Amino acid sequence: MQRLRTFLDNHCKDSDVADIIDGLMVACKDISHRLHLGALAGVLGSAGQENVQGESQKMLDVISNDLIKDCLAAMPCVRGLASEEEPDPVACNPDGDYLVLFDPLDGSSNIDVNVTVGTIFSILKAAPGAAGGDEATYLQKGSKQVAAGYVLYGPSTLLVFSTGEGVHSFTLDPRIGEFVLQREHIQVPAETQEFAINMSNQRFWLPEMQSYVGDLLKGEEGPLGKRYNMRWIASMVAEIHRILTRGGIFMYPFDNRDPAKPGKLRLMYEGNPMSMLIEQAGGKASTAFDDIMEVDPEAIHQRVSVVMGSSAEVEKACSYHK
Ligand code: AFP
Repeated sequence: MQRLRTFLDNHCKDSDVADIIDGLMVACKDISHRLHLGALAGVLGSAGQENVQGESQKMLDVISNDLIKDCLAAMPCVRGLASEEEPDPVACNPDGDYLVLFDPLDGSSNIDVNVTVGTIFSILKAAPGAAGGDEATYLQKGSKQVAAGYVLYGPSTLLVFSTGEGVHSFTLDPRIGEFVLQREHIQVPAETQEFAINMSNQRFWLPEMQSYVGDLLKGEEGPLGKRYNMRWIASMVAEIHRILTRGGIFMYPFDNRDPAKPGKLRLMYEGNPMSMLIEQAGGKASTAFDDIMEVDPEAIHQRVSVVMGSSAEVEKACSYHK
């Protein structure tokens, strides 16, 4: 049995990054505990307010955000943080070298129905002299991430992360309160017969995406020559975890439902960290036109079109957009 801290000490070249991942888990264990208590913890339901995206916040969105914020602010190596639930980046310790971006509780509309949710994080190096509250210092491409990961709160609580040398997963053992190593160097199978997309948005997608998904639905009689199965959990962490476990393609493409919101997912704390994990595991992550991790960010809460998973299937989806 290998504990997370031992693994980080042996595998992380930078002890600050090891400290951040280890420290974040203090907050994530607390979130996991509250989620597993459910109604007994009195934390279900709406917080009665909206976040910067205009989405209604759950009580647990707010609590999770506060827990992670407090945890990071106490770390000397963290210069600043940015969260889905914060309108602006928050300065922490001016001498810290790192910026942490996170979605404290992704998939939170699933909380009240007791379905898997997760915390997503991305770690960037801060530019010398840049202030932790300055948005410009966070606007780095995904390819600059020094680490990324998620914690999945499901039947068991799992940590999956990469520091740029493969993807590893850990299971929280509630009997000892520690994350213990489960799988090292996870690989996504290149081929798949499973796709995930919210089909109710079909009529709003680009014609290219409609044509690709149309061909998936034609099965073995269509041009792709095989029968596909579909899954949609509406929780990106659960979806990406399934793909890291058995392959698949996950898509949340841009659509024309609302011109002010061309896509749902956020680049800096959803698209980029999940892309790093998928690519470190041998998969591909694209906007359908370009690599997600090569998108030049213009704002912290920017949205991105997402097509990621098994490499051969992602390439197929992208070929419809050429
Ligand atoms: P919430 O955090 O608002 O529940 O959104 C979850 C999410 O960002 C992502 O985890 C899902 O893949 C996607 O949105 C689900 O979106 P739809 O509700 O439009 O299917």
